[in-house]
Amino acid sequence: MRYLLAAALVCVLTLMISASILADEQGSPSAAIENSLGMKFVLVPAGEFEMGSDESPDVLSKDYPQYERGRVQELEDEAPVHRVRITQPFYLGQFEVTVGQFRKFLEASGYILESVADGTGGYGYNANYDPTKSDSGDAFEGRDPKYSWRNPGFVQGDNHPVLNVTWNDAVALAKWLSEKEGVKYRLPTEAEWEYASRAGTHTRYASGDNPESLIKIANIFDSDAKEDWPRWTQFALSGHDSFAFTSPVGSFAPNAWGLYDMHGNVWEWVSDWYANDYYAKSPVDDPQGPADGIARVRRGGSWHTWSLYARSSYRNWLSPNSRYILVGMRLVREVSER
Ligand SMILES: [Ca+2]
Ligand SMILES: [Ca+2]
Repeated sequence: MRYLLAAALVCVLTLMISASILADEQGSPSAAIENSLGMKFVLVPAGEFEMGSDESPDVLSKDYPQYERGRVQELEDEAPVHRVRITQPFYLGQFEVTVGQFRKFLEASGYILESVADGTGGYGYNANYDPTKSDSGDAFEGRDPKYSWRNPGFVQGDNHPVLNVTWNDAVALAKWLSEKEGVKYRLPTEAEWEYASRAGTHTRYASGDNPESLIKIANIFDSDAKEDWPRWTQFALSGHDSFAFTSPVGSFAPNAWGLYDMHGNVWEWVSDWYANDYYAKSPVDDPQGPADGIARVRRGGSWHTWSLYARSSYRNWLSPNSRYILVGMRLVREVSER
């Protein structure tokens, strides 16, 4: 009997070890590397994907019935769907840049944030706002010097994503890190961002086509957030993700490539200028966006974003000196062996 038990144990252990080797051989997310600010990066492979979306307003209206028709008709900038080839592997931040990492950057570099340099401050959440009297229907106010990356009007720990940072601030962080570490850091291109968000999927979200599936993988405008914005109740996911504001990065399941919070938590700046007709003329290989423009693209949606606008293909933009309570970043670290 004792022999049989031992044999069974050996069998189980062998199966477990085989399974773990198999998982590695089948391309489980590669081990993260960590930089001098404690940012973790995972290797995103070179490859090809279909970028954008050409879902018709009729299809979107059916699946997003609470949205006015105009909202599903104004998504033409996601079309045409076009083939994109990412020719080089790159490291992408596994998480959004955090408050703690950004503080270390400011302390070590002496960098003056754009919102401080221009004296106008950031945006914030006013907990005392009255939904029945607010014209805008939300509790955001700014610019105001009392709001900043340190104070968005709600509590954030060091492991929450930094916000109220401009595109120029994000580029300054990447430049400083590049000089400090001798490895090139930068914002992802819009194509790299969507490629990484999809992680091999062709659906609206890495979790599938159903907006409600987001609840498992993203901090989004959900039933926990809607209490503070009764005007937008119809756009909240019916489930609870447990966070009415930002969540600690990595609080939800990662996508197939080991990346967290590509959908939701904070919008992420990417390097491209925005043009609504860019996809019709985009090159196949490593598109970099238009040569010039007036606004930079942001991707992925945030803790306050409705599900239609958190799809992998959704594009939005802001001027490069905008700082907002919903917008942060994640960085690319280039593979040095080129
Ligand atoms: Ca939420
Ligand atoms: Ca995000």
